[in-house]
Amino acid sequence: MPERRPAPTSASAELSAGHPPTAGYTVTDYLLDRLAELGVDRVFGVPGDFTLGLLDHIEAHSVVSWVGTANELGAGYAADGYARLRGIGALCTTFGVGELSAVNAVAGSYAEHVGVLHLVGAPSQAAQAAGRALHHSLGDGDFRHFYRMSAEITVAQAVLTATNYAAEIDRVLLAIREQHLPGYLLLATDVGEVDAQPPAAPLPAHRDLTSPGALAGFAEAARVLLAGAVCVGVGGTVQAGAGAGAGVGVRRAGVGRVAVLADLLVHRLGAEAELHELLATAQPDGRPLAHATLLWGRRVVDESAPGYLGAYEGSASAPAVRHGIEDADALILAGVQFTDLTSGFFSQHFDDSRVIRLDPHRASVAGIEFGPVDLPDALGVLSGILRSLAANAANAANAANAANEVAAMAASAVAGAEVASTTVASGTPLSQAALWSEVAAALRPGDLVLADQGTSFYGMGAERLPHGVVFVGQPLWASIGYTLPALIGAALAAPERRPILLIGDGAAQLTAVELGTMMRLGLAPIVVIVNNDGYTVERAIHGPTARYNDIAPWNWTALPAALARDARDLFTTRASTVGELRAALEDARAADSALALVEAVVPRLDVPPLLAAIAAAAARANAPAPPAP
Ligand SMILES: Cc1ncc(C[n+]2csc(CCOP(=O)(O)OP(=O)(O)O)c2C)c(N)n1
Ligand SMILES: [Mg+2]
Repeated sequence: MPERRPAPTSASAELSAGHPPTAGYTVTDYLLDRLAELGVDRVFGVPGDFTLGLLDHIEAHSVVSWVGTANELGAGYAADGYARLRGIGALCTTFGVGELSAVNAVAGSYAEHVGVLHLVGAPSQAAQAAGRALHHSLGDGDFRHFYRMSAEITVAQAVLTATNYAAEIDRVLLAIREQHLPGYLLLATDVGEVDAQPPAAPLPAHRDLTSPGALAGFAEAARVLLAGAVCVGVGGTVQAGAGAGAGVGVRRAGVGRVAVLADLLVHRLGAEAELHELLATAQPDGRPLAHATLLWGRRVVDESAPGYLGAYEGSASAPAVRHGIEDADALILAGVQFTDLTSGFFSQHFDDSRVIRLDPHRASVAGIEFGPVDLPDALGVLSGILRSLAANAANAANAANAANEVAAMAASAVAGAEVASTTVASGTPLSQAALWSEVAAALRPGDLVLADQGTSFYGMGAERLPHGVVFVGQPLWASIGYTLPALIGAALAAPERRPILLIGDGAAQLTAVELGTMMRLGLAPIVVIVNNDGYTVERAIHGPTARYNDIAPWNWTALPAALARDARDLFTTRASTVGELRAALEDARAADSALALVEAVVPRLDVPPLLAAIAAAAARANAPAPPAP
């Protein structure tokens, strides 16, 4: 076993080129040091005989430590949850059986732009070369089947050797960091133990791809469109400018409002600070910038901010949100990727001539493309333009006339929600509506909220989150049960936040075993199990009373004790009325050093309105095409 020694965490002075192999320093140590340099201090997984050697190195490492989960799917979800908070995560599984159990999680990381390293321990090079029928192989002597499978769901892959390890580890880790997608490393038992040199230099810093010329062209075109939007608001007309702005004209008479629709890629591209700066910029007439997010990206904005309208869901949006976004005179789409479940099945509706679209590495104004332009740079340019337009005296004078339409819309949405929550008597049986408004009322600034892909995700979609809440969901990959193990990784990555899990009874049955891991690690989440007696989302789409939408009824409040024999201070309770839920959530908040499980019992066919709209659209999308006339 190597000796415990300090690992370089950044541009460390220890990283000196060309020094001789350090005694006992191996390829595995090199990999772990690089992970530590990227800020990874946990590796999740399940041991196997092809990984035991490398696990010894993890045990000995001064920064990176091992988190054993009950199964590899849980490890993959946990690594994903960790990466969503830290930017990059890691899981380690054994050849074949282990790695394939994690494939669903890794594919989810790929779909949702999450950078995770999947490290797989393989049989020794000699054993592979002999082509024997080794355990965990298909028995045909081909040890690349699973590598090839993983190539479909990872951005970079490598089979490490004694000579390529430094270049290949760096290449794969940089691809993960830069592209926010998973990568795959196959490490044979003997290669992991080969003598190695520590990294000769820190990994190169992130490179900005923006071309100054493209950025200038984008700025000119964006200024024309934004200035045009302002003048539309005061009844004027603006002609498109020349050069890069040509073709961007005034579209129609309107309210002269600039709005922003932001999404997940703002977070993945590290552009939240630039987005917040933009949103803090008043509209040219002094009003706050109206803004919304898709449900996928709701973590990127402060939902308590004055200009925040709510979640945009295409035709399933609340009317104020839909109007605020779709009828804006200039609409900035920041890092938006429309998916079926976050756009009301692609029912978003914009006039392209009014849209400024910012993608990760290019931007467009009224359909005219500029690139390469990185998202943070484009956001910075837009903030500057809006600031200078606001400084224009003619527009500023307009502020007095402009009713604070945005704030009024936002206030009316909040008022509606508050009336709903305060008028429900405490003895009233729990409904979906009451459940989510009570959960929302129990949230505190800075909480870490994970909502699984059932009624939980969509029920919370209509609720406003307090300042600083990090909200995690998985609406594109939409693998039920994901959030329960993801909470483990996210909570370890952000220990200062109280984790709150909102998950359906059906979803929880897929990954509930990791409640044991949570308690073993001493985590203290609030776990709300929505007991609606089965797969309510599916009932809403098809087969409301079909047997295939039923599940085994579990004794939820007894479960934690069964999964953690030595756990102290467990808090579990069952709530069937509004009053019981309110009290349960208060007690769960107070029990802040132990896992608190609240079983919330709601009717099996009750669905949040947002989900009803999406389920109807899903049923239409899945229906057989009508016969040709
Ligand atoms: C891994 C996986 N298997 C199956 C599905 C299909 N599916 C989507 S939602 C759902 C039911 C969810 O039920 P539950 O977690 O109880 O949530 P509810 O809608 O009842 O609140 C199922 C089976 C899926 N999305 N992911
Ligand atoms: Mg259910």
